[in-house]
Amino acid sequence: MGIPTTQFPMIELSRRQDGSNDISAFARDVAEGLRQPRKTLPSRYFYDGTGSRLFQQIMELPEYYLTRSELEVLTQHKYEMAQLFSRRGFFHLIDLGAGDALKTRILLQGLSGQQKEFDYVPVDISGDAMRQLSDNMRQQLPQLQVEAVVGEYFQALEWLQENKPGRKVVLFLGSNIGNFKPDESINFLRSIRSYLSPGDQLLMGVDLRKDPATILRAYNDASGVTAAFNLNLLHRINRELDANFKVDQFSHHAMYNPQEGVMRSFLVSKAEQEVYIQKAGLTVHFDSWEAIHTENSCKYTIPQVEEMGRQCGFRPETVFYDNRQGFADVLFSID
Ligand code: AVI
Repeated sequence: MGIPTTQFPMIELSRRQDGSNDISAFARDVAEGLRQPRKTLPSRYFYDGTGSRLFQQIMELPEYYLTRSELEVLTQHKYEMAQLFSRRGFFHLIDLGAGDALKTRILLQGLSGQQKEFDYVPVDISGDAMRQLSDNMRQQLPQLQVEAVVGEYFQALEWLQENKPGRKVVLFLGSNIGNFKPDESINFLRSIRSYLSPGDQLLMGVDLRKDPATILRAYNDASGVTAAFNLNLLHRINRELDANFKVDQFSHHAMYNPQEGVMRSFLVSKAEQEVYIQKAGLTVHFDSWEAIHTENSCKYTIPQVEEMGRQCGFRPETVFYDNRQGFADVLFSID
């Protein structure tokens, strides 16, 4: 007989496994992007099963400093963060895009070690990831109250507003904000703000401006994992939208603009070619060396991040840096 285990509750607001098992939305977004004079594809579609595994590998690459830097920030400042979160008593710790919660675990240890009163609400679009995380948490931090939510961020925040009254501390780590366009990040932060109340807080991870060579290496690693991650988008379109991209006829190209602070990734067509995407009802022509823009990863200055927060109704409270001041978790409050 197995050992009886208590299951953590899990709320399933969406049954989609990743950014878009909603094929019609995927087909529409792909068609819209590839019809532009300057072709684009949205980076949120990187994360199918293979893409998520490749991203895990990216986070371990020697060149990809972001994850290690944020782990350092959290390890060094977890007790101070725990104090600031719990100043006003009990709170819900809401982890947007929790995934395997590798980073949040450090924070959870800091909070649990100081006997702070809170519960943990990881939010992710992947039901599998949330089940796995709940199981791991049960084993590693059995005292912790966990209620995982499977769904989109705003769906989850709305559910929380209706079902879990009380103070909220929202985590948006990993410099995920950097993958939005400037107007999208403002809209995103304003939407988050609309679900929060005075006394609530937001801890947001941001990658900071630094030597352009360091940034470029992080998105153009020697072992080619980032290239595979980028090219996987074409494999995904082939598989899910019945397309015939010859993936080996495209190459990964990354470039950093130090004036804008934007890292841009492209897929470049190595030859003139035509691609048919059946489920999008589209034939796309590529000239030789024509490119598809697939991702932006913004790098910030602290004044920029603080101003972005202020514009969206947040008051910058504390900036936590890594040792090299190349990455920061910025704590915002709502007055
Ligand atoms: C998820 N996001 C913050 C990563 C980044 O650094 O922009 C995605 C990534 N793209 C290429 N490498 C990593």
